[in-house]
Amino acid sequence: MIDVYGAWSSNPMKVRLGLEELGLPYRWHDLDLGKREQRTPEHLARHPRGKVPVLMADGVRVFESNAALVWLGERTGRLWPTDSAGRGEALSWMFTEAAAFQEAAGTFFWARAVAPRFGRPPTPDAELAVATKKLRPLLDVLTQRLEDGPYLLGDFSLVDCAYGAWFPVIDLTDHPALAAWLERMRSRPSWAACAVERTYGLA
Ligand SMILES: N[C@@H](CCC(=O)N[C@@H](CS)C(=O)NCC(=O)O)C(=O)O
Repeated sequence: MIDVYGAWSSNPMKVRLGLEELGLPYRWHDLDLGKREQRTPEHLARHPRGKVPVLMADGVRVFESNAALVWLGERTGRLWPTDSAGRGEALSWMFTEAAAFQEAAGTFFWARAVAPRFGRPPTPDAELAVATKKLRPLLDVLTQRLEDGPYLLGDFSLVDCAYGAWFPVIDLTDHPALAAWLERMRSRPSWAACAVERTYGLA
């Protein structure tokens, strides 16, 4: 059995989408981030930085959302390339998400989902402008990925879960191919099972 320690937000959502796509049974443990449940000694024993998500399975602990997705892909051999070139490509996009995309997209997640939920002040326009500038080239390269097929690696994969969880808060007016990809993501049963927009408080 797989246990996931998560919350309502984007990084845990990636893992939830992945588990739904793989059809694996799992137990979801919701931590209340507002009550700092992620910083209890019990959770710090699971995640050294006191964050979510953490995946636990058969005595194995995996923290960092993309590490959890890669681990699931390698363990199941599904929705994840098994050839060397394919794995290289998939890992590259997973690391790009963690190293660059997550930070810029996180500003929009904060502005459009976290701040309204907790009655926090609106994000200053200047901060949104900086995030927009950082995000645009990443949206451009993701658009190029879609030239080879309907999903980021051509066929659907766990890489789509890593990126997809952010897109409900991203303005795609200038990126119609990504808007169409998001609609494909929304039409998948995993998206409905996770009630992504409702979970984020956007619908
Ligand atoms: N790079 C990490 C980011 C984890 C992260 O920042 N998670 C947020 C929720 S989306 C969190 O735990 N926030 C609470 C906190 O930082 O105290 C990942 O991909 O898992």
